[in-house]
Amino acid sequence: METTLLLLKPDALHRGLAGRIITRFEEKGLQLVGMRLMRMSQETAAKHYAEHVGRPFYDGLVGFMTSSPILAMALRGPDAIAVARRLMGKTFGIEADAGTIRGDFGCSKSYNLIHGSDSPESAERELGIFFPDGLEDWEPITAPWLWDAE
Ligand code: IDP
Ligand code: MG
Repeated sequence: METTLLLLKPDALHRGLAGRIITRFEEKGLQLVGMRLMRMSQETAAKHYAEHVGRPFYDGLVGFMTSSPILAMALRGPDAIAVARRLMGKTFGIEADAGTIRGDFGCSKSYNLIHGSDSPESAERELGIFFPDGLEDWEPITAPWLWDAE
């Protein structure tokens, strides 16, 4: 089992797409173990996007992400990191496949609705940034059928 960090970006909230995006993860069978509506500080954005410092889009990205609230979520499931990335689709809306979140809901490079951790190391680091007090552990009664769990 893995846990991944997802952020619904400001455009998802402004466009009223949060519910529909969350529904996709629920329908897929990923379990919600953390959720937080918050305004990202400059410091948090700098920490979260440290790997992108110096890239041409960095200032715009941080400005956008701190402009209004985001919805941070922790989702759990087998291979949750890769599963969530596949549901999200490629980074740019114009390139993302139809059927994915970014492919179905946008055409932009910068305003692409959602962030998802890209590796177990990133997930651990990012979950620590957005959920420093830990996550909610609970066992879905559907776990055996959702996840082939015994
Ligand atoms: P990812 O979100 O699919 O993991 P990354 O390469 O990690 O993609 O980039 C982080 C975020 O930076 C993207 O989601 C997007 O919002 C923004 N970004 C990346 N490349 C560009 C670009 O070329 N122009 C504008 N924004 C970009
Ligand atoms: Mg990334």
